[in-house]
Amino acid sequence: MNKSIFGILLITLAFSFYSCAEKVAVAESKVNLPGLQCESCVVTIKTALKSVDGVSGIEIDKKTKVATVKFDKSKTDASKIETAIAKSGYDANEMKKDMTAYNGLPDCCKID
Ligand SMILES: [Cu+2]
Repeated sequence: MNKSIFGILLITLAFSFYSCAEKVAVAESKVNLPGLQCESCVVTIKTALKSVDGVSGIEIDKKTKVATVKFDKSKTDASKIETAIAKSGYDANEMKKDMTAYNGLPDCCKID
């Protein structure tokens, strides 16, 4: 391959990576929360998510028991988000709740 063409290709590639990264910096993750019972659960989970660096938006639907979390991909990821929820006492997708945190929840928030 001609060296100058190769150089142009490299630059084009670098630029397209750059613009891609700009667009997808904010990602969205859906988390199933089978243990979600009441408004108090919503508050507990929101508090846990707010402590995760990079989380920029949290919506929790009590009917569907799904949390929609917006986050900065360069700072956090879906598994860190699930871990934060699990540590607050709730199952998050496939991640099992922390039993110590769960036992400390108000009675109305316990499911078993
Ligand atoms: Cu509750």
